[in-house]
Amino acid sequence: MKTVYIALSADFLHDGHLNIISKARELGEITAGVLTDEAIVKYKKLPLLSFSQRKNLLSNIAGVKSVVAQNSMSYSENLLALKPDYVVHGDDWNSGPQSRVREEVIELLKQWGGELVEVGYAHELSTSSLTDKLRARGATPMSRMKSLKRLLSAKPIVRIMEAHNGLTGLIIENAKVEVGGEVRTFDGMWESSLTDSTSKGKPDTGAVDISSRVATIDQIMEVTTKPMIVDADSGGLTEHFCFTVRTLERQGVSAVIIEDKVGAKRNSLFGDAAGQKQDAPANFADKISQGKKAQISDDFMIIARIESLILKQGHDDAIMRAKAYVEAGADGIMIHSKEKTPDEVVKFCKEFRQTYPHVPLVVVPTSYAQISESQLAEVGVNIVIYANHMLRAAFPAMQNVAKQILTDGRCLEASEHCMSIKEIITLIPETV
Ligand code: SPV
Ligand code: MG
Repeated sequence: MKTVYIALSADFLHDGHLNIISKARELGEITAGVLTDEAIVKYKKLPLLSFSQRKNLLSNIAGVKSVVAQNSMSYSENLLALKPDYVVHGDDWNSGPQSRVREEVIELLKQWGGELVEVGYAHELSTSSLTDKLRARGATPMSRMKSLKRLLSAKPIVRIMEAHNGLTGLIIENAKVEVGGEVRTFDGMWESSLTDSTSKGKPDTGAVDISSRVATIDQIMEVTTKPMIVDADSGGLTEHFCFTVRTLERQGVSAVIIEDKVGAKRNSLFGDAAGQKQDAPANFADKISQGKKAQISDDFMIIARIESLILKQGHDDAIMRAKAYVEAGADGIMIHSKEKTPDEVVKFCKEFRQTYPHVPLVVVPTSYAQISESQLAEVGVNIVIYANHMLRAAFPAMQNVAKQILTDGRCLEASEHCMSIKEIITLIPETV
């Protein structure tokens, strides 16, 4: 009996997949490789079904003799182990990021005289477009909430971008580039106090109250499916924070980050000049543990944000607080800094990782922007938040166009700096 290898995500199966499976069945005994979440997120969104659900689905297909994990886009690990007579794949991987994988498969098979067999793929049924439709239905509060934890275990670093309204949410939902054969997208959204307030023409002092923040969160949730992390300032009074936890859980938010400050709220990037005060470690630890007790679901995360470096209290104070907050039940730590170099953050991350190898670490590299995602991942960072870039990009563009129209007394010249009318009226589809 000849042996055949196929690899699938198996998030769901359509005609195209069944063509592949039935061709493989004709050729011999099938071993199916199920792509792990880690492998899939390198080129498309997290699948709807978990790895074990997908594995189970394939195990129950007639002709599939065994199911193994495929840990990367590359087939090499499994092909070298199995040395199959055939690999069967759809004929849809000649271009794009998968073309290199195809070439590698052909080269590997040559080593033992194996053959690549390509079968007609149901082109009208694109898995990605079907998944997008399903995902929109599947973006119920609970499934969206869980997706941040799944991403944390599937990716070396989770990439989060600031959103302050439905439109910025849509940009984050859809932005996609291909770099070196890898498809890069944002993994989720940061509902920032700074940009939510600024976009409403208000200062970042808590002047935009929680009801207004909740309305913005809802507006973003309505048109997106990716997980959201909410910036809840200090969380307010502990008794109020407990209500906020429940509200955010109900909305399907994945994580809330609260900062260890008390008194009049000022944005951290003002530093210690703005009269900001840090909370006593025991008080803040208590706020975290009360919040954790108030939480209903297992998947919601409360992340403690440490302001010791912002307020010049030093490395040791930051480490002491991190330990106190983790012991109080924090699901992760955000270390903030407004230095121009990443040195103090890197030092913190390395030391924190010695005591807590697995507690998620979050950073916001606004001022020390030169550090790359891979460098952050190397020192143990799990989530990078680009906290204000959508708004900082939009404001100067809008202001320049406003001034241009004033200067010219007409809008002809300014139009060159604007998207076309055709684009703006068709940007948002009329049906869901
Ligand atoms: C925000 O985006 O509102 C933040 C991050 O809290 S920072 O502005 O850097 O304080
Ligand atoms: Mg904030």
